Amino acid sequence: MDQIKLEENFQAKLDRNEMIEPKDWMPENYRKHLIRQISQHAHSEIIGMLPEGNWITRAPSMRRKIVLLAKVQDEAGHGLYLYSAAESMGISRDELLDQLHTGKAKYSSIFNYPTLTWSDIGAVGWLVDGAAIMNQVMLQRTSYGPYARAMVRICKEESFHQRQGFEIMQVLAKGTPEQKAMAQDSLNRWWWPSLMMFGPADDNSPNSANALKWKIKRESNDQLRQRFVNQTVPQVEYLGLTVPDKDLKWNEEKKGYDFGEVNWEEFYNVIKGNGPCNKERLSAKVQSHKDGAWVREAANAYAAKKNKVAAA
Ligand code: BYC
Repeated sequence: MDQIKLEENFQAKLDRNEMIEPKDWMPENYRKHLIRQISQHAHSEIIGMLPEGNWITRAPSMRRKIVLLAKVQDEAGHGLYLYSAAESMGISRDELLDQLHTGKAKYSSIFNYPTLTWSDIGAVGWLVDGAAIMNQVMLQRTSYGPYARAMVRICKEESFHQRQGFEIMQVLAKGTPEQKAMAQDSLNRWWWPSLMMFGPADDNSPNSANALKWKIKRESNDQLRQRFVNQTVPQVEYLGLTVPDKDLKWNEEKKGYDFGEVNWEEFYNVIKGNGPCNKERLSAKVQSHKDGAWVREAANAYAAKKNKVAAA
């Protein structure tokens, strides 16, 4: 079949809302686009373990410690499903990790901010996982089968993460004046970076046109950001806290909130590697990869021995 026919068939399949599977023909740019997005997503899950892992030893009770430990383990699992989905497009895990470790691949901007207090763990679960779910619900219907299927399971777990974060905030916001102030401080620091998670504004998003045409994304960055604000503001009110945005206002006509301008200069600075924790996060990840070399070697040696026995 010639190239034009192949591309027409591919687009017709997408238009019928059929999934693309690993062995199906796909344009090279679709493959590249997805490897970029899925691997960035996988890296975000893995790097996302660092700011939360920072609080496992300091969680305020045994129950909180167990829940946080389980959450961080879930993030590792999400990273693994996503690396597997990316590998199904013909790239190796080693290449993907190398791109992360050398700073060629991005991961979510949000994980370059520090978790300074216990209530930051509440804010991360509530706002960061909340923003992640808002984006990921549509990805359950993304056009690439292995990515869509990974997202179904990830979304279930992220919903639990969001609830546990909200519950931490609820306890603090209804607690002593000091606890409430701590919760407000976390909201002040995490609100705007959470809005940045959805990516640049639509008129400044170079990847969106192809992503929408190929049904990788089904909604735009701005649509999802707006929905997140609409959903989260009532939760802030329920907690008795204040959104750190003087321009936030209900707009009856659009049945949603108007809100202030995201600080895009800060966003681009963070994704270029100059956020508060970029260097710390990357060097922790590179170090843990080096420290884990013996585990990979042992696993490979074990697998090789098992294969030899099976072949004999
Ligand atoms: N951070 O053309 P655009 C999680 C980059 S949550 C860093 O709009 P696209 C977790 C973008 O990559 C987070 N970089 O891109 C939660 C592009 O640069 P390149 C993970 C960003 O792809 C709790 C450039 O800016 N979720 O895992 O159409 C605990 C222009 O952007 C960001 C996902 O990754 C950002 N926030 O839209 C633990 C969801 N935003 O690549 C873990 C899947 C934009 O051309 N990803 N950039 O050099 C997506 O849905 C989309 O990739 C995005 C961006 C919405 C993020």
